[in-house]
Amino acid sequence: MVAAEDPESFFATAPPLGDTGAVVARIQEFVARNSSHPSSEGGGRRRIVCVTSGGTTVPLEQRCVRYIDNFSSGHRGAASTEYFLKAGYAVIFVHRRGSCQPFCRFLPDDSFLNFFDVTTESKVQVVESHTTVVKKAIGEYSKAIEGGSLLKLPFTTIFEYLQLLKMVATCMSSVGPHGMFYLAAAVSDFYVPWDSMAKHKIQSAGGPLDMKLSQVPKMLSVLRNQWAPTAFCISFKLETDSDILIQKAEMALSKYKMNVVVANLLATYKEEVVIVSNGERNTIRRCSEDEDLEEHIIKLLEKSHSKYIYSSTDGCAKN
Ligand code: PAZ
Repeated sequence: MVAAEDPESFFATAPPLGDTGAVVARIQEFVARNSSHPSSEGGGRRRIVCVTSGGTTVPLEQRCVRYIDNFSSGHRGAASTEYFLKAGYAVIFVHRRGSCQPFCRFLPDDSFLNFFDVTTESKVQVVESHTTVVKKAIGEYSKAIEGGSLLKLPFTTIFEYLQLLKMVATCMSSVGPHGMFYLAAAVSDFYVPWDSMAKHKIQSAGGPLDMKLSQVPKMLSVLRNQWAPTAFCISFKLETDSDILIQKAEMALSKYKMNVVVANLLATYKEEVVIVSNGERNTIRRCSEDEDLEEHIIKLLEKSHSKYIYSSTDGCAKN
């Protein structure tokens, strides 16, 4: 294996997150508090899910002017987080900075300033036309925050994302089968290792840019084998060619020992997904644009997670 493609070298050379100690302390506190909390759905303890959402960037320069990005908006992760919270899960939402956020999906796409009116010299209020949606969003969001069941951790680069995932997974290892990983983020497959990256802005005077990208280490293996061996793990597989989608999803299922792989195509991912698990394929389609596909996905996964907890604890522990 090339050094850059080895997980240990990746972490050893990645620029460390600025506030690692504080982030770890927040995750540990969140996990300890929620895992000792009885489930709001009755019976058993509260489950915790790490939802990853949005796309990672690949910087091309250490003092980054340019980067490679991808299309992911974070809508799937944000919507899924809402449904997990509704189902009684505590959620660690690892998301791309500036991507779609839970409970904000239905806010109008207006400029922030179009939301408000100045009524008197000292008062600003939400414009009449937006009041209902804003009130709903604030109500639902406040409930999750005040109930202590939502922790939001932002990333931008592939370096930040994988360091956060490692921290969350390590902190969640004590939760065992009650923990779930729902990996909807679109994670770069290729990157420029930090120690071989140009320090300053790449100059055009040198002619065309010839750049070799290394493969990002296969962290799903590490997640399953080292960080979270007993958690319920769901990864996503996005393809553009329908002929290879299911085969690739099945490969991820067995190679990385995932419990479920959610397969989707770029052309139809908002309308349908195929839930691939051992020996089973379940196609889920939404019937109308008013419906959230994620509501159906989470319902199905919650059931599979219950079965998993039951089988992991020999049916002794309540789920
Ligand atoms: O973030 P979004 O709602 O725009 O898109 C969701 C998605 C297509 C990124 C997700 O469903 C997915 O497939 N994630 C994994 C992508 C991958 O194979 O890397």
